[in-house]
Amino acid sequence: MEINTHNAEILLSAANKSHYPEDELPEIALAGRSNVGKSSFINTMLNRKNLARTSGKPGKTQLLNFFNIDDKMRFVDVPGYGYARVSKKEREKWGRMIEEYLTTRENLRAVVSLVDLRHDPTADDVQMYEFLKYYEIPVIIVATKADKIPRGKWNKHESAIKKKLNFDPSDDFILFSSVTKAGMDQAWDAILEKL
Ligand SMILES: Nc1nc2c(ncn2[C@@H]2O[C@H](COP(=O)(O)OP(=O)(O)OP(=O)(O)O)[C@@H](O)[C@H]2O)c(=O)[nH]1
Ligand SMILES: [Mg+2]
Repeated sequence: MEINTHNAEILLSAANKSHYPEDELPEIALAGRSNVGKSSFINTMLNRKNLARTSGKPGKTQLLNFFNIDDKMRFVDVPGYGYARVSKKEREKWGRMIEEYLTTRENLRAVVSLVDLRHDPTADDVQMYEFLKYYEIPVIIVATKADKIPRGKWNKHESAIKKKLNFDPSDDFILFSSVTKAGMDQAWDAILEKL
């Protein structure tokens, strides 16, 4: 598929099903811990500075944000998990919103699940991966902030992450940096293959 990735815009924000776009365009959702770099990933992939709003403050993204890419596909920016300073009630609301989207959305082709290359995956990261495998949702693991680790140590960090996740070798695993754009072409290849 030919996609002009520069032709991108925010389409809408949704809290539940009744607000999702009603068409058949394929969607790729971004999941990951708060502050891991989901919105930055979208901006980098689309060559935009701040289309998906990023921030040093975790919890910036609160709703499902749908981005239209050239009227051919969408990215769906999902609020991050594991942000400590939210109430139990808010966490439950978050859980229902994500679960509804991930388990019922027919447009969903794959989830890009972001983890931080610097650290072992958190319990929430492992749970998200297990959830996606359980529902047989295709997953692309993107290990981000690779610019913060010297190249000579990438392999070691990659192995540690794969081990902790109980990574299925048939899934994609991509080392990525929004600062250097490392992994961007590979990420596009993996995404286009899922559409
Ligand atoms: N060095 C480095 N910093 C990054 C990278 N990706 C994101 N960041 C920084 O990490 C912080 C959080 O990035 P966001 O993209 O807002 O993270 P998010 O996952 O969308 O966060 P929430 O919306 O809160 O869930 C920002 O300060 C980014 O500049 C990366 O690849 N390298
Ligand atoms: Mg965000």
